[in-house]
Amino acid sequence: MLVVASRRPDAYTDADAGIVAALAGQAMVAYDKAGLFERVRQLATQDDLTGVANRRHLLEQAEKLFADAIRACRDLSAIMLDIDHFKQVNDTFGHQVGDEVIAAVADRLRSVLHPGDLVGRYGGEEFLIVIPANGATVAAIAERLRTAVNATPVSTATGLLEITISAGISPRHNSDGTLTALIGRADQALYLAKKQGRNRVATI
Ligand code: GH3
Ligand code: MG
Ligand code: MG
Repeated sequence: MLVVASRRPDAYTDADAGIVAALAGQAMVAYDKAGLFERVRQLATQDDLTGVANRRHLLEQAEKLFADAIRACRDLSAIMLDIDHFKQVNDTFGHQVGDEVIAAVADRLRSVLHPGDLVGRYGGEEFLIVIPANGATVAAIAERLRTAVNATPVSTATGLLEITISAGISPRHNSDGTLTALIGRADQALYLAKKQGRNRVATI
C-alpha cells in the first residue's frame, strides 16, 4: 500500500494521483525484478533437493576459501561425506525415499555447521564440507556430523530408517597446492573410512 498525504485539504489533483500511480508502477517493476533476480541466483547456486550449495557453487566458494587460507596462513580442512549402503535404500524402498534420506542428511549436516562453514552436494549422496579448522577441532566436527545423522532414525514415507554416513577428513597441508589435491585426500580418507567398516571418520 502506498499513501500520499498532505495537511492541506484537496492538495492533490487527479493528475497528481496519475503521477503517483505511474511512479508506484515503476517501483513495482523494480521490486519484481529484484525478486526474479534472487530466484535466478537461488536456482544457479542451490541444489534443488537439499537446499545446500550445488556442485558448481560449492567448488567456486571452496576455491575462494582455499585461496584465502593460503594467503592468511589459516587452518582449512575438507570433509567428504557419503551415505553408507545408500544403494540398498533405493533398491529396497525406491528413489523417492532415497531422495528423502538425502534431504534429511543435508538438514542434519546443516544443523551442526556454522555460517562460515561451506557445505554442498558434491555428487549423488556425497557432500563436501570445507571448514576453517584442522586437527582435533575438525575431527570433533566430523564426529558431530556423523552422530547427528546416526542419532535418530530418519522419517520417510516408508517409515523410520537407520542411516549412517562415513567421512574422510583432509586438513590442508602446505604441500596441497590446489583445492583438487585437498579434495583428493578427503576422498582417499573417505575410502579408508568405508574400508574400515563405515559409520566412522578417517583422516589423511
Ligand atoms: P557405500 O556404503 O560404499 O557408499 O555404498 P552405497 O550403496 O552408498 O554406494 P553407491 O555409490 O554404490 O551408491 C550410491 C547410489 O546413490 C547409487 C545411485 O543410484 C544413488 N543416487 C545418486 N544420486 C541420487 C539421487 O539424487 N537420489 C537417489 N534417490 N539416489 C541417488
Ligand atoms: Mg554411499
Ligand atoms: Mg557415493
